[in-house]
Amino acid sequence: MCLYFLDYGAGNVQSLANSLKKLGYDFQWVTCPDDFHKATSLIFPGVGAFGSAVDALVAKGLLEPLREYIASGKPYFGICIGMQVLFQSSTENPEKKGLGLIPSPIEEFSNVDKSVPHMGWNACDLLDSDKPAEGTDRSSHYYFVHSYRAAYDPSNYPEAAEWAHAVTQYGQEIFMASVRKANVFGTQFHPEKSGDAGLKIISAWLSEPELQRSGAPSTPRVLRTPRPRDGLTKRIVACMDVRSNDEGDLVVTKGDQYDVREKAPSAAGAVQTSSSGAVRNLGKPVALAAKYYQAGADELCLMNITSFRHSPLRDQPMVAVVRAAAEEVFVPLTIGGGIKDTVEPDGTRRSALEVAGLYFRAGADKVSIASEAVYAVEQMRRKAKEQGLNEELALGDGTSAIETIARAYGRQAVVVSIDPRRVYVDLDYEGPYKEELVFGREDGEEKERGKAWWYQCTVRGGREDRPLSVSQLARGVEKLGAGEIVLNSIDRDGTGKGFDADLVQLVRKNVRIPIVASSGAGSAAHFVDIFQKTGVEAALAAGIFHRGEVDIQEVKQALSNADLNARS
Ligand code: 1PR
Repeated sequence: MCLYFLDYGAGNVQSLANSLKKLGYDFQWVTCPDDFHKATSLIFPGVGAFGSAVDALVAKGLLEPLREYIASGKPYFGICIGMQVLFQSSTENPEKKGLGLIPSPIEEFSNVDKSVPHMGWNACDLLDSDKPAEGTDRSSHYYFVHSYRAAYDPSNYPEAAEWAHAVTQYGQEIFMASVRKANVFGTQFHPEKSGDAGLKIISAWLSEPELQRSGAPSTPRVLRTPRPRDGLTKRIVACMDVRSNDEGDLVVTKGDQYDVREKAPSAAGAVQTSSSGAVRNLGKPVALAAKYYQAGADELCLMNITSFRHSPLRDQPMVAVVRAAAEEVFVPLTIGGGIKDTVEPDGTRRSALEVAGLYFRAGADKVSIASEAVYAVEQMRRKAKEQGLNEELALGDGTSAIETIARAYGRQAVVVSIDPRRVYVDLDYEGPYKEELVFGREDGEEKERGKAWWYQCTVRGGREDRPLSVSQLARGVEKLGAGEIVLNSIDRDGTGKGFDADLVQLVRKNVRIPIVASSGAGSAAHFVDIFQKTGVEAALAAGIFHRGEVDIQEVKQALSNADLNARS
């Protein structure tokens, strides 16, 4: 088989390349129209926006050769945008036309009853009752990340519905999770990010007999009526804070309220409250990432908490870590820390987009932005104020890291990590954050009783407070185009006291994008608690996993016992 891989230049497609490598397949990249003639099998793993993908294909002279390739009857496998491009059009960019093979439009999800993007692991209901399922099975979950979908709508689009191979439900909407006809196969979900279940699909497609993949006439399909249900699972995310220790080794560390050094004994032997000991070393990042993948983590985060100012970007140790981790891990991988405009040691300027691009090419699926997100929202609000406008109506000017990266790679690839700290005030507080106050309860911690607090944003890993509240930041980054929020809590980080449900509820009220609750997990029950109280989509922990106190499967079991959907 001469397997080709279509990359139009804007996609973070390294994950699929790693999957093919893992399955033992060699492939070549399509770099010019002629390559379509050489290919006997083609995979197109598009990510990002529909319009940019179509534009890039046109600009590189690849759109018409792609159409001809598909018409020739040779096997085609499109993933996400690679599937969407088969349709007529997308409301994401109405002026752009797709290949029009499937006669229906791609439309945006409604966010009235749910978070958008649809991000996470959902189930598929297969429609073919007599054909092989191409590795897809009803009991597995697959990783989706998209804001636009092709509705499964046999009444209005009967011809398009004939393409449906599997459907998925999100909220009240039923959409095509995969399509199949003759030589064409496409999945809306990402098999390359769907763990073993996804690798099985890629492997099944690659090992199908040539005749079957090229759509040789077969008996007509017998379609069953779909019976999907919203099977979106709650995601469990394992986070690794990575930095160099005093010996210069890159280690996974973990702080208490962001302090990652051991508490050093004082001369008298008593434990000091301020720390000056060694950086805590909880293991090697790539080995831990592989361990958490095997243990069933739904997503992994690598946070670069050392700035490595002295090495050129391409030699940054974290890039090598991401590259090596991505070869072992087939669930989504987020990298954070230092995603900003940067000046190299030789004076070369690199934009945040270039920095992100480097990590995407190394195999990251999302980048996480913290400090720069705060500065961007502050600037957006300041400009509005200067123009005499309401700060809440402020809009971005297209130049922030969030905007530039979301435009190129899609909003699903941009996570904002928030590091808020509680600011306690008296109950009769009349300051600017009055509307956002949370009031202490009698059954709360002692310091909360008779007090109220608001949540202040910080930058530089909690080292600097900023005049911005967590609600202002959350609304601002959603407007700028972030696809997800990781919501840390400096007060709870490393304490094991449980997630800060007040904080999570507050942010949930302010945005519709998915939220990952973070900081403070001390037991499996804490995950159940935060999902039940707030309905957030995901929860993240670090310390309890690194120290082996709680196993990821134990958390999943606790979720199932509480009737919360979890991926086994
Ligand atoms: O500002 O864009 O360069 O990003 C820096 C990133 O590094 C931010 O996302 C910030 O949260 C993170 N960071 C900076 N300093 C520290 C530190 O610990 N000294 N890590 C740090 C913060 C917090 C969580 C942690 C959860 C769960 N880590 O990621 O994993 O609190 O912990 P737990 O389960 O043990 O309670 P930029």
